[in-house]
Amino acid sequence: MHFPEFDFSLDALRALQLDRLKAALAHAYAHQAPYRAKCVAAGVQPDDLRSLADLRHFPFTEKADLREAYPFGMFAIPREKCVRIHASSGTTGRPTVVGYSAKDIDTWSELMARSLYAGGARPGDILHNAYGYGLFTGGLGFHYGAERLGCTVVPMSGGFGERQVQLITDFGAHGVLMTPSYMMAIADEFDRAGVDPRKTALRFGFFGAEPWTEGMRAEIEQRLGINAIDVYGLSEVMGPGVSCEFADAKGGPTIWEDHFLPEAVDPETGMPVPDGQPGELVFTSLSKEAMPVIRYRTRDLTRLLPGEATVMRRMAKITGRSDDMLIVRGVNLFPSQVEEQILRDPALTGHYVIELTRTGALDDLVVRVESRTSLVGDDIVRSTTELVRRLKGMCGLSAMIEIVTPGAIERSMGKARRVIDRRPKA
Ligand code: DLL
Repeated sequence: MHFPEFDFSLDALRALQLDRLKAALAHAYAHQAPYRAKCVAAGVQPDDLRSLADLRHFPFTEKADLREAYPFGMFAIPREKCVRIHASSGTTGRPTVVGYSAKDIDTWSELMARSLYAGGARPGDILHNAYGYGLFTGGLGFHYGAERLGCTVVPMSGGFGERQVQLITDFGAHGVLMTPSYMMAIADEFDRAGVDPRKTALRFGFFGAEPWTEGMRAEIEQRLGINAIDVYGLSEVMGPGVSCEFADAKGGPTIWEDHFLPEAVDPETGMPVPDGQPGELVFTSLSKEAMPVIRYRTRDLTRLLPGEATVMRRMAKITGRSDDMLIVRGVNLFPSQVEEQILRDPALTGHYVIELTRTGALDDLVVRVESRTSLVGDDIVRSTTELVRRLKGMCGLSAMIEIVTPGAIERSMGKARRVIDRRPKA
């Protein structure tokens, strides 16, 4: 088994990208009316693009454009030619709908197989897939990729914690596929069942769909005895498998640049920032038929890093989304920063929520976090005082810490809900 794209030279990659980019722009301009309208308004057309750098002159595609075109207005092929539709739940308003041609599904399966292989899965491995099956891209995306690679896939979906433990153990799964927060919940289920996950056949897990920190990675690797791989993607661009880490190097997901051209931009001004600098990720699909996206603003904040295992660039772990950023008493705060501080205390777990309320004009920040075992007296005081001190040192905010008993925080089967904002809306 070999993926020739891992051996691309930089020149070959850039030449391929330019060819594909020209075709992608022409396709979107010709068949995606909302994007053509944006180009016309901006006074640009596909012929204006002569180099990869020229892409910066083209308009962005935003989530709002997809919502406005609901349901099928962004499709660039006739709806009858779409073999699959996915949609993101859309916490507010209309869901975001994405369509796939047969060739798109084929490309996606191939990129998922590539991702799984890069992260250490091999043909013949048993993969326990607890990502949700349905409109969410996680379940089916991994499913098709696992089959393509030649793995035995167990299409478990989320829920039924005890059953998850039983099947992982009895079937001898080599790899697990689920969100990192759900992995933490399943680790607790292992404890409850009295099964040591380190003694099962598990070697690796592919974790994504939500931000997670290096602290969370260390926790998962230690508790499960596996290699924890970061896999990233979003439905608007394809689904999981836009980028994935390599098993040995880790160090941030490698972006499959032959299919997705990344940029990082200043989230405020939209101006490109140089590689290595923090910015918002922007993707242009290079091969999609049904729903190409040109300069799609992901809202995800990270840095583009030089290639390591291949010439394709990597992205640093996502620190958060620009729309997840909390402003507490005027201070910008991401849930991942709080998580990093929590997990520095071995007595605390990654099960936490941040609650914001307001007394008078002032915001109150409450961090509720589960302890590993039921803490008593002095230990609670010590962990609380330490966390207050670390949070204060990190962002200057005084937080109220509530350490709760194991199991007290609601578990999610998919993306964890980390923030409860009870402040009155402005
Ligand atoms: O979450 C696709 C996916 C499924 C990726 C399974 C990985 C594994 P959406 O529901 O459209 O698609 O949500 C996409 O989730 O813009 C990020 O904010 C976040 N996200 C996805 N992967 C990661 C990751 C799927 N590895 C949104 N680290 C993205 C941090 C992630 N955030």
